[in-house]
Amino acid sequence: MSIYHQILSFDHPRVVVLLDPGKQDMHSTEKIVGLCNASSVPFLLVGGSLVQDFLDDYLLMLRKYTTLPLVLFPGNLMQLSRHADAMLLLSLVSGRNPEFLIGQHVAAAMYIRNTGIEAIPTGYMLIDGGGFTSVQYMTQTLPIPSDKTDIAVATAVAAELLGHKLIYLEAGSGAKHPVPPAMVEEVAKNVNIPIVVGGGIRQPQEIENYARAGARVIVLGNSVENNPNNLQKILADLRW
Ligand code: 1GP
Repeated sequence: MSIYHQILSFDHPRVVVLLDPGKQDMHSTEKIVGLCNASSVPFLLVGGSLVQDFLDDYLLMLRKYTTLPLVLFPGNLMQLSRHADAMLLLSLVSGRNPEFLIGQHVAAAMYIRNTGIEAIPTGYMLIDGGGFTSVQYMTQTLPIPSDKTDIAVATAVAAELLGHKLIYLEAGSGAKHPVPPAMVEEVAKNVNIPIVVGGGIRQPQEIENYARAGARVIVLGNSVENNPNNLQKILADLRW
């Protein structure tokens, strides 16, 4: 089954872990992956803001520790690898930078087609998380203000109308304020495609709030990277 169909068929929302190849040491990666193997985490996201020349090797190393699918979450479309199972083909629909709406996609298109990697077209929406984030800086775009739910809804609906298959609501890595659950709820009411939420999420209660709001996938990066044991605790504390 394709990764996208797996997401569609989840019987309840799932926590997914984001591994940044530029930040991980082998020991903690092995530990995080081991915890994911023993849990309901359905796949691993791999990506970061900067291009790493060892992405291929990193994915092959992950394969030694897990049979979970590996899904690229590329900070830009130079971060591609034939060793991934799928990729989120992100269009930064909250921004107005053509490079991240179509430019990089054109540059990467034939590579993606020729490798046969599953590409999941994703409307990627940066929501203000209370600080200047890497995504903002690297893409030179403005986030949607966190109290402008109507703009977020209209952006998500536009992304769905344009044919995107996922909506990714992103507050940015390490965000002070994760995406407001009320915004997730309104977006979920207005689109028929699965919603992914990430950025600054640390607590089981936040994850439960997103699940109730209608998110299908909740992404954890820093909180697990900084302390792999957090994942065990978060998953154990969830009341699903
Ligand atoms: C994925 O950028 C996030 O959407 C990851 O954010 O590192 O803050 O969990 P954290």
